[in-house]
Amino acid sequence: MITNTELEYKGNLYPSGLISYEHDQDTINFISKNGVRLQVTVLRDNMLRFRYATNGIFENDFSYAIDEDNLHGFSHLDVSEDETHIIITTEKIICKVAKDDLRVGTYELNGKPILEDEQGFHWEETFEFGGNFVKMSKMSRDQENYFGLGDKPTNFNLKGKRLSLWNTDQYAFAKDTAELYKAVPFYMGLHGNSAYGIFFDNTFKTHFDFCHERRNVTSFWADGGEMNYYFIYGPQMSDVLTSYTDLTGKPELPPMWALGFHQCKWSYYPESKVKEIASKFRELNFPCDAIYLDIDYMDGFRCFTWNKEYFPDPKRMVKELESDGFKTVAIIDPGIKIDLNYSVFKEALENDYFCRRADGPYMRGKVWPGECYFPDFTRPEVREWWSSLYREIIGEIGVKGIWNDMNEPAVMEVPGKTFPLDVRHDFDGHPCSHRKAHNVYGMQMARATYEGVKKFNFPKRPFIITRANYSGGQRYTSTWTGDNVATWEHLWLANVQIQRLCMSGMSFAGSDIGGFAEQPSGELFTRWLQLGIFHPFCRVHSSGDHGEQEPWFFGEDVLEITRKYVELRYQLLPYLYTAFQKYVEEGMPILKPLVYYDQEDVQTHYRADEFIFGNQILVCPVQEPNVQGRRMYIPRGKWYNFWNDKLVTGGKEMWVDAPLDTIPIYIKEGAIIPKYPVQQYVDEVKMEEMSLDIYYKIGKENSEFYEDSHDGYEYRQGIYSHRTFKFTGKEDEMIIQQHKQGKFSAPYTTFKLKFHGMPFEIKRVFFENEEVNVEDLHYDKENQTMIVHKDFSELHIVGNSNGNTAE
Ligand code: MIG
Repeated sequence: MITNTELEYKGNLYPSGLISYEHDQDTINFISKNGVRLQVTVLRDNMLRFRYATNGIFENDFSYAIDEDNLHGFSHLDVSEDETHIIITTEKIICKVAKDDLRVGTYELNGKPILEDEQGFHWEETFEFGGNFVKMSKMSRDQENYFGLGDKPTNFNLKGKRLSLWNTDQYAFAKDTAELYKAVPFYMGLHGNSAYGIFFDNTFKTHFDFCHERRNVTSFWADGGEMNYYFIYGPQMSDVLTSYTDLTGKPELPPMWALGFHQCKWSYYPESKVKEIASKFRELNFPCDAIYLDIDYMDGFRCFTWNKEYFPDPKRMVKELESDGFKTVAIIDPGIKIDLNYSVFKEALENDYFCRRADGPYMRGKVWPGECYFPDFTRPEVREWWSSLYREIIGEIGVKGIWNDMNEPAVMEVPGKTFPLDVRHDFDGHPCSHRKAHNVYGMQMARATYEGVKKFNFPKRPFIITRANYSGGQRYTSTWTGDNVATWEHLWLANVQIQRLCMSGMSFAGSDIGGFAEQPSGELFTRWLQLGIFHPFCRVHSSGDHGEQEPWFFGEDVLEITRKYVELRYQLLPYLYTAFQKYVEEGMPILKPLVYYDQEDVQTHYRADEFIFGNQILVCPVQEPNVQGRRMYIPRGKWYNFWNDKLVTGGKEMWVDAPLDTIPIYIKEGAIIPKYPVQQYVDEVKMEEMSLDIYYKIGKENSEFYEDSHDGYEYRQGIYSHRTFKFTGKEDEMIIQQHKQGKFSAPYTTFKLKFHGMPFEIKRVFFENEEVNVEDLHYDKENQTMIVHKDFSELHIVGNSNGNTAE
């Protein structure tokens, strides 16, 4: 029995026996004797939606999460019945609904259970709010494991946890804090080699129990709304996750500078300080693409204004920074200062854009500017207005990105740290209280921001970052993990949280590198940055109260090491950009936890430290002080140690050296990794040659390389280049084939190939099927490099084998 502890428990109610069912195209409707209606909709062969109405009447069907454009159909649907069940069969799964009590089970076509109801749907009436607590319990099998749920700061595998989703400003949160900034009510279950997902699209406070209360039961429930969830079958986790991401949407490609290194602090001001920091990066040759303005750039924390004393001419400053290769990103909070001399406030007041309490007064709360009112971002007109406010800061001043904070929404000095629950919201024409709108408030703010920045930055691409979010919010914005702390435990948390966000459809994520609260040692800062350069979003941020956190603050050694890693990120930008494109196109997570990478290997099911960056780079952070190495698990297959090109065979745990200047990195054999030269910022130099690092293997491996103009929308007109490389290696032979799609023509004309682990001496070379001299390809034997035209279609190398063996 799952109850909500905050309220008096009135007893669970259950559907009774089936009296009738109807099948209409993709939907099957069931009605029970006690009036419960269950609607099963077949969205795809591997995706079913379940909705329950306790009194037979459904609510208006509306969701902020679902991306309607992405729902494709199914190829097969058959509905039949036997004595005990109604049986729905698609091309991929069978779903049975019990005539007795409407309990549901899903099965593979061979009859093997995927997920079966335990008590199944039940509910508890709530007199205070009307409606119900809606509940669902499912059987869990031994060795079943759970992953997902957004930004939860807890063990990667969720088995044994009970967690709830209610967006909360948690300054200096701790491990196992139940509620954080984001609500992503999506998880994946993995049993044996078969994975499925559950997306509980309910914006009220939701709760998830993964075998915490009872060993073989997993349940999820909400404080209101409908039991409305999507079941997605794999069997691969990648099938589940990409289907979930199709359902809730994908972002557009960010401008490439957004993937560079970013420096932030609360706060850099006045202008001279911002300039000083920026020039220090250039002086020290430490690559950096963006600098952030936190709340102190505003006039008395009034959004969309500037403190003219600190920033007398923001347009000039932004332009000067830009000419030095820096993009400016500025923060915008939701709280609008109550001030009749402030145009944003006046406009919103006159148009009735602010949230109100149930009986009419405005929702008033204290945040940085003092007493504020808060726009109701769940109203389309309000979003429209909010996006128009970016005209000046983006369109005229030239700020390139917007950072939305405090949008859980956070309110200071009040119980619950947010709006009272009676606050009213429009919810896009479905008026409701804050109980229902709370978890989407931040998402709708970020959405309005996205629309505005996109419009006024056009034809360049927008960059938005938000703290609060809900499922589907990845369509509009990137995110960071909020106010972490400069401790080793938080470094561990950052690693888990970013992997978890990637497993929750929100790949464009990063942590405050070095920790927001308190101050890291040089060692912690170094270790954190070594991990951070592999996170899709890479930004150093700290609250100013504890000292400086620029890379040069910790002394010469730390500067040297961290510079080397940021340079590595810049070299890997084409590889990261390619992974981002796969995320945008296919919903593939940019980081792949080992369990996602190889679910068939049960060794991966409880691993959390190691992950795959993109498709072919294995990374394992060092998360403890004072160590010279660590044990790590190398997934199955063969991998090259990035630092010394030694080949190791995976499927085992091993000791790897990792002195302070080294984070363990391995490259999958057969991989072809595109690399840029080091730049101080994206597009600093005109690229004259592009490097491809080729890691020899016996066998085949495919690699990809996506490119476009790094910003703007020409790629949507086919002006991109998508290269697929096929590597085939034999004892004494190697073939690299390239297939290119798209009309983009990069500025460089050649690739510099660098061979790693080539076990033979080159005897003959065939280029485009014709034998050539190695000298023609500028073969450099010592460095193992060769230069070829970028649009080659086949390179065939024949050699004399002298063996290459793995450790
Ligand atoms: O109450 O804007 O998480 O990144 O620097 C603190 C000041 C408000 C919290 C954010 C943090 C930001 C800070 N903000």
